Amino acid sequence: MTDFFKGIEPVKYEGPETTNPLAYRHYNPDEVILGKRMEDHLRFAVAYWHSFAWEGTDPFGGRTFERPWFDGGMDAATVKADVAFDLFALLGVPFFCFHDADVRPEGESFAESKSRLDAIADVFEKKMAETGVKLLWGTANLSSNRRFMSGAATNPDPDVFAYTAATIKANMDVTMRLGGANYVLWGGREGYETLLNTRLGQELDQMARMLSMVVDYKHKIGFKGTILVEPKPQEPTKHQYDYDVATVYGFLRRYGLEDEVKVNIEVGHAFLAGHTFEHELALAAALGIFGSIDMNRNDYQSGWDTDQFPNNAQETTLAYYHILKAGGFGTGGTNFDSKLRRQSVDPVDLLHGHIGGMDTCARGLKAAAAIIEDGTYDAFLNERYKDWQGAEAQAMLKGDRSLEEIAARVEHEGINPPLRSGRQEFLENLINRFV
Ligand code: 3MF
Ligand code: MG
Repeated sequence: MTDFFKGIEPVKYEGPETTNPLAYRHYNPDEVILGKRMEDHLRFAVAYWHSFAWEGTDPFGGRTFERPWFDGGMDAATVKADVAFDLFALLGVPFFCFHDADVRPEGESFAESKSRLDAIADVFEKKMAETGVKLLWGTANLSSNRRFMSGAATNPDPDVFAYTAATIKANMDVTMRLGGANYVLWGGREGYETLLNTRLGQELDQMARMLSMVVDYKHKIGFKGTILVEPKPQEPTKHQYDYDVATVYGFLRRYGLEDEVKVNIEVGHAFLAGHTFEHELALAAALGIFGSIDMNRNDYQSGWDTDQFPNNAQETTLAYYHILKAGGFGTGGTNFDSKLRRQSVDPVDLLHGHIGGMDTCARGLKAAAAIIEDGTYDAFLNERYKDWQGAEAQAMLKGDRSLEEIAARVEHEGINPPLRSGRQEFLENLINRFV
């Protein structure tokens, strides 16, 4: 252990009654929920990016955090890795994730950046073997460096496309070497600031070509993880092509990638797209592309992608309900792509943020499991749709009836459907009983 978190003991489960702010009240890794350990359901990951690379800036002010690795070279990057693994151990999380830019300083050339990434991967390899912490996903930061200002795969300059391909390959190689469970692509600059300077169709073809090469390379190297795309409608660009789950699915279908790629859904990105998080989860599950989650919410008033830790158990309950109904995480997990607020300058604030977020998720998981075990809610849904099991209804659904045949039956039988209550208030009260 370094002395960055000096005086802080490993966080333990003490139960809902504890008043210890550095203990878990709900996250109890070994507790069995619906036949599975809580740790294996939730698959928590700490994100390197916001916990160790984020400096506490905002659009009107610079760095507020003091960290011994800021402004340093490779030695500082190693200190950063030491402290990161200290936090993973204190929290007892099974996973972490990172972008290349989070873990190593950018080099003077592509080759130097790549060799620095490989060198930090050596450090990670050793630490992962020592601690048992695993990699949930790796990814390339294709948005921060100014070379990507007009897009990465969607750049009008083919040399930027090539640089992007090389960067992704380097990150996939490292992710593969570290046994990553997934590889993520978030197209922060894959979009436009103004349609006036943009050939939309051309850029979509470029993005699809890159994703197809990523899928081919995954198979070539025998990477067993899942390729995940992270939808977001805008910010940093005015419009991003991976707008939401529905848009990503349409894109994947168009380019024949729907069986190869799944989605990493983030709470705040769903909000930005005008959806609830559970809408995005339910849709991804229905389309067969649910992969993983970034459990960070936005501020309800400001409208910005503030990436705050989750703290509303009702929201996490509905989220984990849909995740459990989708069969749980496969290779995915619950990543905190969450940031401290910029006034939270102390190392202990990193503990408070993650402990609160993990407890809110654990509480949501327990409530979601209780809803499923109780059965009233699922029985309501079954009842609501049960008439679709009838022979005539099935014939309509399967395409065995034409529009004219159905029209003739409605007229002949004098069909005049009675109104049925949607019972929204009853359902809201029912869910609240478990939260
Ligand atoms: C941006 C994000 C990103 C992605 C990350 C991995 C900084 O809004 O959420 O985090 O999660 O790039 O895909
Ligand atoms: Mg994210």
